Amino acid sequence: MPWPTRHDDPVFGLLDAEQERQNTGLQLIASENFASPAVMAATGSVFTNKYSEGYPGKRYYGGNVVADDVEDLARQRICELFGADHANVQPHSGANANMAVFQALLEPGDTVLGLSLDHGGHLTHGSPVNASGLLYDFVGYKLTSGDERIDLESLAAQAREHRPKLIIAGATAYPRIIDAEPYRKIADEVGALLMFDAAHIAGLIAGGVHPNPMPFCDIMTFTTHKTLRGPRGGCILSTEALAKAIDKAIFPGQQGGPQVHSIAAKAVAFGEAQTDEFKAYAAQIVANAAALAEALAGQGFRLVSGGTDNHLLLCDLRTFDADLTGKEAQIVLDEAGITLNRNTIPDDPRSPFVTSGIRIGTPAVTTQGMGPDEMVEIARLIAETLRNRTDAAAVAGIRAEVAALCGRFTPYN
Ligand code: DSN
Repeated sequence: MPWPTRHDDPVFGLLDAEQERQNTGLQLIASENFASPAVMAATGSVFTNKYSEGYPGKRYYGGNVVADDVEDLARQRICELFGADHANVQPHSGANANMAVFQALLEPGDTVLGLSLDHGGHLTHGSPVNASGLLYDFVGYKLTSGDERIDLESLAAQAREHRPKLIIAGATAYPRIIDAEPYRKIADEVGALLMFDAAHIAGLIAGGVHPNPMPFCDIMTFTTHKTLRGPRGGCILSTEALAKAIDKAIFPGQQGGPQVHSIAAKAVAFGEAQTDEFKAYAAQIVANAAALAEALAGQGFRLVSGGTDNHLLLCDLRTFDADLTGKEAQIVLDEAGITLNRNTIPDDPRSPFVTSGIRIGTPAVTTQGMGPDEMVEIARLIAETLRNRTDAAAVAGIRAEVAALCGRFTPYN
């Protein structure tokens, strides 16, 4: 049977258009990155054809000898990287990795402590519109109002009051290091389990620039496509004691057949993350974020918590221009080829659809090879776009400058 002969122009035309967009604009969404050609090749490989329900050595279908080897390799590499007893590399995403953990550890109605969404937490940490918030009784902890750091004292008081079964550390919009050790002490005091959601910072931990939470927690979840720079997907690390429950919650609990092509690509990314080059990359992400923070502060933006020590910064737009919303900034910056997302700032007076802030991340531009000089340039381009936001010709001029800058650091040829 011959393959279809018709070239699917509409779809492949769109793939070309998306590659052009990624190559010619600044990708500053903190959760995005550029996967390596090797990761892309494994993602688009023959493993996409295979069904492999179960786990290595315990599959429900035949023909899994090679799939077993690739899943074992991925599990072994990621356990080495984080010093974990057990890994489940099958989650299709971070969201269902988290839901599987909840299914493994909790009964519906159980109490969980997580960082409030409006202070930097994640949808799956108890948002009322997410299954996590519908099934479990989430209590949100906050940042301090002064220095905008995680308020560990209030967290401890809330833990004593609510006696949660699980405490979640981790965030999607928090620019500082999260130290798991004090969380462990609080969890032990109230008899709770501790989960660290490292989706955003897994690459920084793997690269040795942020502390490894694994020695302090029972469970660590993360996505593989953010700072870790792998394919889209999720992963769960756990102690040996919880391994069986976690595996059962992923399959058959949350998922059917694993996506073996993604698992193969995860294995590639985990191998890349074990190298010295990756350590240098992780350090450069953080150095670039610090340089960008300093340059943006110089342009008049207030930075939540006063700066950053990870891959992202949260800009409060109100000191730059009291009338400018995050929504308006996101739209006009996109027109200038600068892609980022609007974000609430702690205690934002505006709604999450409008917001007073923007979130900016450096993982992708660092992969492209940009450094501190380019960060200063990016801060200028952002500020000029926002100052000239009603002037279409000025925004078009900045779009050309952005394309010229990106042309010196093209990710995909
Ligand atoms: N959507 C991701 C982020 O941007 O932080 C989290 O799931």
